[in-house]
Amino acid sequence: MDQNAEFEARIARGETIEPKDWMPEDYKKQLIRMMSQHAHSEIVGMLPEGEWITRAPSLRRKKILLAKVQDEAGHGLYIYSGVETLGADRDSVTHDLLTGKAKYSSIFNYPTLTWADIGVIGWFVDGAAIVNQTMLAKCSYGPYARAMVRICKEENFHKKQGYELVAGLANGTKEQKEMAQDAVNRWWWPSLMMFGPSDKDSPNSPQLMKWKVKKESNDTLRQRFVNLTIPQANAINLTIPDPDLKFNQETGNWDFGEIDWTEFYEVLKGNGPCNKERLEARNKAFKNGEWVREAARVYAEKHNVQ
Ligand code: BYC
Repeated sequence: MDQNAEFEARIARGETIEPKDWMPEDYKKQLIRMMSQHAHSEIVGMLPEGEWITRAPSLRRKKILLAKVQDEAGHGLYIYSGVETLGADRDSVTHDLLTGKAKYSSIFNYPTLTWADIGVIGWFVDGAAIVNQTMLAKCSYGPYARAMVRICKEENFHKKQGYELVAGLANGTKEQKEMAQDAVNRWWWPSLMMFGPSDKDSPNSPQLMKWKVKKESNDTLRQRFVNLTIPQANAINLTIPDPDLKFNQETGNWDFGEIDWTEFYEVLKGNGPCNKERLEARNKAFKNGEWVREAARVYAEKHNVQ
């Protein structure tokens, strides 16, 4: 059996592919693309929430937010290490983010305007990430799958703190409830876009699903997220901003309205509300970290460590 047929047979048997195993170049390429985009998302994802650390309304909330943003950094570093197991060079992966060549999740190009946004990000954005990543925890590439198991555990805390925060506001004063509803209105549709284009317009899905990197499609996961989230919104008397939302007795799903795909593709092209700001912030951080990289390089040279 040639290497390719053996690889396909292993995938069909549900085996996990490990870094030293033979794999087709395209499998490697797809994983580097997807995992590096994921790692970039974790790192850029620190920015919208990080802006609120100094403005958190209590010490408890500040500690929770600080820990969450720090967790996202850990996720990014963890996944970057996974990318390196595929032979990708970390410097060039970073370079692709800083120059705008590599993508990161569209969701992080929206601004965090009020404190309620912090709660809604935990609830919706981490909630969507959990739905997506629970599937990826069973993906065919071992290091990515194992990273997802650990990351999902932390994302669960993130989601719970977000929902708790929003529930508190929703049960608070009139102004607090309005602030929570406004955040839900602004983050709902961008959160649905996190799952990517609809299946018919998703060029990477067929190959990724064949290789069991993705085990479920963009639309399937999006629907699961909608089904999970509507009862949560109802429980705290917040309204999801979609007049077409309707429970379908036949399918057991919540039917929902059409996503504004023009907006999605504009954000991907770099024209979202905060794309420019996010890239500038990452470039500034990279420049400010120059002395740390230099110190590490000199230390490694002196002590002969790699
Ligand atoms: N945003 O063929 P498709 C987090 C791109 S962070 C931007 O369906 P695929 C968190 C896609 O890359 C969670 N780009 O692609 C962190 C492709 O472009 P290229 C981030 C998107 O790969 C901090 C093109 O559109 N999670 O949880 O089959 C604080 C066509 O799409 C998006 C991950 O990254 C998007 N939303 O499926 C809080 C999970 N959607 O590369 C929370 C890992 C699509 O061909 N990634 N594109 O030029 C995935 O599961 C998949 O890559 C996607 C897309 C479902 C995102």
